[in-house]
Amino acid sequence: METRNIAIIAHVDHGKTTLTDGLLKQTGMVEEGTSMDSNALEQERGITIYAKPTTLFYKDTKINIVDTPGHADFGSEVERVLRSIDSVVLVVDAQEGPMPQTKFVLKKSLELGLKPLVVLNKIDKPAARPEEVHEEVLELFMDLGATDEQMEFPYIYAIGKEGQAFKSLDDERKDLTPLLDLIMDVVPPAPNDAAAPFRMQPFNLGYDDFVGRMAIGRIYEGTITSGQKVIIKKSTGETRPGTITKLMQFKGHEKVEAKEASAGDIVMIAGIADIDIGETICESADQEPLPAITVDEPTIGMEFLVNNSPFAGQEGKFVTTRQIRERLEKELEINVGLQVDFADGDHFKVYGRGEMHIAVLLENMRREGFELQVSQPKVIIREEDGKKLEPFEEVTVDVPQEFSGTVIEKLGKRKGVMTNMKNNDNQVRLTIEIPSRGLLGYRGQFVMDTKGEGILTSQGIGFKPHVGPIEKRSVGSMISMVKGKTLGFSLANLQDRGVLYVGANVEVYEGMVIGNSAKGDEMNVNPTKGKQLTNMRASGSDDALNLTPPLKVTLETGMEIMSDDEYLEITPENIRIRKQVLKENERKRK
Ligand SMILES: Nc1nc2c(ncn2[C@@H]2O[C@H](COP(=O)(O)OP(=O)(O)OP(=O)(O)O)[C@@H](O)[C@H]2O)c(=O)[nH]1
Ligand SMILES: [Mg+2]
Repeated sequence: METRNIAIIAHVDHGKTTLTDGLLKQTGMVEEGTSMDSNALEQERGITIYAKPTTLFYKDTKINIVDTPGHADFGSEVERVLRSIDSVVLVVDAQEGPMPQTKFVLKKSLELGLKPLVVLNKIDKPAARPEEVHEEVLELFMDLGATDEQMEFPYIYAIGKEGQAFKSLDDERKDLTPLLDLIMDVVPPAPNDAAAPFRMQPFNLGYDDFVGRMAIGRIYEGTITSGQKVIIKKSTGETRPGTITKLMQFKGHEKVEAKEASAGDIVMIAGIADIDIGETICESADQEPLPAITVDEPTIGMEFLVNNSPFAGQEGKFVTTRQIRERLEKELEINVGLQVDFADGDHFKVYGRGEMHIAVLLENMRREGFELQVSQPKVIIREEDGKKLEPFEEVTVDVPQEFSGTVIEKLGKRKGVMTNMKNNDNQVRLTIEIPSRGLLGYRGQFVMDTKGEGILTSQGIGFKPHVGPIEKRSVGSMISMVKGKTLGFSLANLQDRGVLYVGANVEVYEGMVIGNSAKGDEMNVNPTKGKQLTNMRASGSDDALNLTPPLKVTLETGMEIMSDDEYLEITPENIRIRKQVLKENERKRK
C-alpha cells in the first residue's frame, strides 16, 4: 500500500484540528464528536498543545497526518514535525489572512523544500475575503523567497467546520473529497524501500508508566519488528545498542500495537529509555545517521519552589520539594523544549519557550494534585562575543483605527519598532518588532486600551542585541495585612483604589496580594473589616453593595501581573499572588 505523509500547519485557531477531525470522520476512522484535541487541557482551552500523528485510509492509500499546534510557544514542535513529512497543508483563515505563525511555519516549510498545499478556510465567515487572502498568501510566498515551483501552490476553499472543501467558489459544497483527492494528486508517495537496512528518526517523545519513554518518528527505510535489536546513532557518529520492546501505529484517535512496520510509516516505539529527538535508530553501526534535528533554546525562565504560604498543604497531595523535583524530572523525559537547573537545592530554575509553555506544565501539575510557588517569569539574556543578546518577538496587532495611536505609543515606549502598517476599512494591522521583555506584562494593558476589540499575537524571532533598560509604568500591589475572610463592605471601599483580584467571602492571609493600587505604590489594607453592627442589621447583609467582579487570577494573568518580589501560589483549587516577604515591616527593612 502506498503512503502519503503530511502535516497540517497554520496560525493558532485557523482550523487545523477541525479539518483533521473532518478528514478522519469522512474516511470512517472515528466516531462523531471525538477530536484530535484529546488532552483535557486542550479541550478546555480549545487549542492544540501537542503535535499528534494520525492515520486514515483513502482509495487504498494510507495517509499519515500530523496535526500541529498553532500557538507560538509550540512553534519549535512544528519545526521538528516538518522534518518528517513530505508535504504540508497550510490552512489560512479566509477572513484573518496570513498571521505571524502562518509566516513562521510557511518559512520553515519552504526552507525545507516542501511544496505546500493551501486551504483557504472558514469561508462561511460573513467577513471572509477568500480572493484577497489568496493574493496575500501569494505575496507571503514571494516575500519568503519561495521557488517558482513552490509559488505555484495548489489551493482549495474550505469550511472545515462543515466538513466541506471545494476547488472553486461556485462548486457544489458537499464534503472533503476534493481535499483528499488534491492530497493524492500533489503529495508524493513516501519512499517505501522495505528491504533496505532500517533507519528511523524520532521527532517527538511520549511517556507511558509501564514502558517508559517512547519515541515517535518516521521510518525512512527498511522494516522494524517488535523485539528487534537496534543501534542508536547520534549525528556525531556515537553509537549505542538498544532493543525495541513495543511498536505502535496510529489509527484515527487510537494507537494500536503492531508486530511490524516499514518505510514511509510514522510509528511510536518503546524500549530505548534514553532515546532523544533527532537521533537515528538503525540496524548497524556503519549506516549514516540522518541529519540532526535541533531543538530551539528556551527564552524565558522562572523559579519553582515549595509552597510555604500560610495556606500551604490545605489542598494539594504533593507538596514537598522532593515531589516537585521528581515531577520535573519526569517532565524532562518528554517535554523537549524544557530545561531545568536543579543546582540550587530547593529553588528549581525552569526554562521554557514562553509563558504558555510553562503555564501548561503548571496546569498539569495542579490537576495532578501539586502545590507549589513560582517566581515572576524573566526573559533569558545571552552573551555572545561579549555582546548582550535578548529574545525578540514580532507582534501583529489588529485594532479598530481609533485605538492604533495608543497601541503604537505604548509599544514604542517598550522599545517596539513598527515595521508595517496596513489599513483595511476601519481596521488597522500593525507589525511591530519588540524585545520579549517589553511585551511581558503588556497584554492586560492592551485589552484595556482597545476595549477588548483588539487582537494581539506574537511570534519569537530569535535573539538580537539587548536594547537597554525598558521603563514600564507599573501598578503597585494592594496587600492584605490580616488573615481572615474578605467582607463586601471593605472591598466596596477598596475597589475605588485599584482593581481587586478577590471577591467577598474569600480567605486571605497577611502578605497576600488582593489587587493592584492605581496610584502605583504598595498599599497595605484590611479587606476583612465589616461595618459596625447595630442590633437592627445582622452581619452578612452585604447584598446591596455594588461590587465590581474581581479580576480572576489565572496562571497566565498571574504570571503577567505579579511583580519581582512576589510569588504565584498554585494549588489544585486556587491561584494566589503573594509577597515573598509576608510581613509589612520586614518588607520595609529589605
Ligand atoms: N466559522 C468557521 N469556524 C471554524 C471553521 N473551522 C473551524 N472553526 C472554528 O475555529 C476554532 C478553532 O478551530 P481549531 O480546529 O481548533 O483550530 P486549530 O487551528 O486546530 O487551533 P490550534 O491547534 O490551537 O492552533 C473552533 O472554534 C472551530 O469551531 C470554519 O470552517 N468556519
Ligand atoms: Mg488544533
